[in-house]
Amino acid sequence: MIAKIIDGKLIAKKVKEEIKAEVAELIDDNNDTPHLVAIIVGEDAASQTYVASKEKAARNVGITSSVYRYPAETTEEELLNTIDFINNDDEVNGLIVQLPLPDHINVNKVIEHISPDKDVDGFHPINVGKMAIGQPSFISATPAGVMELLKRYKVETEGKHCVVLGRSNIVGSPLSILMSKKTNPGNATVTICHSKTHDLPSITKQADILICAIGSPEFVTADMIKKDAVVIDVGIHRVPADTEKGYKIVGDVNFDEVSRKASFITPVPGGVGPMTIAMLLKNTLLSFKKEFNQ
Ligand code: L34
Repeated sequence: MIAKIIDGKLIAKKVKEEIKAEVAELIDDNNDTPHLVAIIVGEDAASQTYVASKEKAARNVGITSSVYRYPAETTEEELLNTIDFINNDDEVNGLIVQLPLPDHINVNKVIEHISPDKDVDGFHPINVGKMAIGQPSFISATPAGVMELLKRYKVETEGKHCVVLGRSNIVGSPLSILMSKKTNPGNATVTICHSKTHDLPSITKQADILICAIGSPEFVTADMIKKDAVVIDVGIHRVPADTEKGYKIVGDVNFDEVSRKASFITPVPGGVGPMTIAMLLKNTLLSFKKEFNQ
């Protein structure tokens, strides 16, 4: 048996079509469009690709998009000043600062500087806190994308054992919270594993749903999963390969092996990545509609 592919590219396309239709209606009604601003500092190649994809996707659904590009030497103060300026611009509904940032910039300080009302990445402590206690808020795009995939593929999560590999602020931690909530998808029994976990395979093998966000290429192998598990691969790595670009993209999961044992699996590329972009646009639309204003 080969696993059914959870097609993130296809679902992202559908989500974007839904957003596009709603934005078109808003334009008819008020002659006004949502506006997303992305800030990128430095030359990280993957970040450049992701931000370019976000800009293009925004434009395709009718969301105005601006990108502020700064050199790696930009000071923290300069960045904070730019954020102030955008926070105060009533024409802007969504503001993201693409991560990672150069080492001399304090990422927490930057995130806390973004107005929670424009924080369409859902990284601000106010939004993370609201998410944690189940209040309406911006949910980070990658976790929101995973939840949306589980929902649209009607993966049963209630009462299931969901094992989350990784405890990052951006992916592992929020997903462990979301999967444990009294929601659908959700209502799962959740275990979080991390670098200090003893005998990791003994735990991953118990997972009905395994969410992999550890940041290690092709780490999860077939012997680590239960037969017919649902495997969600949030990892994204560029590894050297004999291709035109000199690299190929793989996830945290050894797809060839694991797809022969799982019941559902997300591919990389074409799984969670495209959903991150679609859910960012969704959050920008929600911000425009002032769904979560303080
Ligand atoms: N502030 N920083 C902020 N917000 C985010 O939501 C992100 N993230 C992560 C990195 N830093 C961030 C993203 O945008 C990861 N991420 C992201 C976005 C898009 C894709 C992957 C990660 C994506 O489009 N992936 C494609 C392949 C892209 C390629 O060719 O490299 C895919 O099919 O998986």
